[in-house]
Amino acid sequence: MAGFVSTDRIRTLFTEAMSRMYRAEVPQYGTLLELVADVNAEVLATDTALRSRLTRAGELDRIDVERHGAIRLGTAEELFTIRRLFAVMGMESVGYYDLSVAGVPVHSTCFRPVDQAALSVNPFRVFTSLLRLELIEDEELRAEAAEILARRRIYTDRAIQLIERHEQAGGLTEAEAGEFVSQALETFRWHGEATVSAATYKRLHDAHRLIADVVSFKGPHINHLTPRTLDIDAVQARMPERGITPKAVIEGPPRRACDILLRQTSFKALEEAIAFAGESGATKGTHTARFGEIEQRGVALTAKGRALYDRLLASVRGEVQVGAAGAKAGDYDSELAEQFRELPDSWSELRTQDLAFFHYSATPEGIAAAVSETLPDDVETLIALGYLGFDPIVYEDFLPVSAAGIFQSNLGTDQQQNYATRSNRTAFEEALGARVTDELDLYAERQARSLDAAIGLLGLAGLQLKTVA
Ligand code: OOG
Ligand code: NI
Repeated sequence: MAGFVSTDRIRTLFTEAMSRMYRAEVPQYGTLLELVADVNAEVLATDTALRSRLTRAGELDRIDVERHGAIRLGTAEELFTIRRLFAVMGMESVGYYDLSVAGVPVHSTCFRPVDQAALSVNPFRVFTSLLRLELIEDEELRAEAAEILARRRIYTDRAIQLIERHEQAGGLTEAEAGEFVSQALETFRWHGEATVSAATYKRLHDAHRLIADVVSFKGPHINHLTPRTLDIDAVQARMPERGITPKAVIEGPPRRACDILLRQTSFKALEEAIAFAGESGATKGTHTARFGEIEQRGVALTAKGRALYDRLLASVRGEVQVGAAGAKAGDYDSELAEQFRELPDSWSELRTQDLAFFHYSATPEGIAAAVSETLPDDVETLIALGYLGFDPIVYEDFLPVSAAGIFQSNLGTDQQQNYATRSNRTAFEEALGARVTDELDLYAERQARSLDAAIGLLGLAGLQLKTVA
């Protein structure tokens, strides 16, 4: 309807506002952004091929813009409302991640744009976790935590009104969008005053540091933001030069010629001064929650490629366990590189072996040839003739093992505990009030649509991929 701004615009306003707020709240994050910008500029100065690819894709101006952030929620109602809040910005729940298997008592999803067009305007996403209180063993503590959480209101009244307005009217005007962003920001803001006493905080903290982080505050403060880097190894290596302490290893796949999935690393969460609630006035304490992260994305893997990735990663982790202080980090990196030699490192092998998703397009030569002749009705032949091209589809989601690594390094690695529990996607979806979209379906659809469109342009129809199974 006329007069409404696009959800893409609201998401962009929100991303910019979050970045400003977080830089002001966590100065070390600003330092990380400067390092990322310097490294990106250096890479672009030497890698002219990359520079022109990014220029063609219209991505050069937005290189240093944040790609994701994360929050941790306490209750089903909070999750239900966050879904509606993110919908105002065109973000939907994609992917279910059970982190209890890695000793983190949460399950999570990613709220993100789904359409290709929306992703290219601004791919900002939020890794959103819901605390699983049922994993607190101590019944009394569990009840107390639930009661504390039930009392808090993490959304402003005006934010709720504007969400409802968006749902009923189908959009927001520019003025409403601006107001919505500043109201929504309140939910993500840091509060230095805990809502609990020092004693309660300690009991929550002893159960799990993450439980203290979720339960003790007025709201789900954004715990990190993550810009994109063009060379994650360089940023990791150079963090100490700027007085930043990186986590011991980069999560995800090793450095490769053809990037796959997601590589990410963070600086260790900062110890920050907080005040506990007390009958005789506030008492001082500290809390560790907030950090900065960087990411580098590669091609999305098919179920088959992902199974191979998971197997290789599991064998690396079986061989080398990195210690709390980073012991064996070097062994881990070499083992990772060694094991991953089994995963082909060329676009063409990744494609023909059905390991990764690609976007197909008709080449100018193909379109010209289609005018004068009937082209062979076989995808591989069309590719060999140079009539059909393919480009990697970028992985837009997260990796549970990596996410657990990011959580762990920011919670202290002494927290390793495994919960003997099943994952509970049904409970998560009930709380969310919607189904979680399966990320693999999105990539498969995109690949299939691109192939249909491309072969249509070549004057053919209904061709199937015949990749090696
Ligand atoms: C989220 C950690 C996961 C990522 O990039 O995998 C994450 C958190 O610490 O709340 O952000
Ligand atoms: Ni993250």
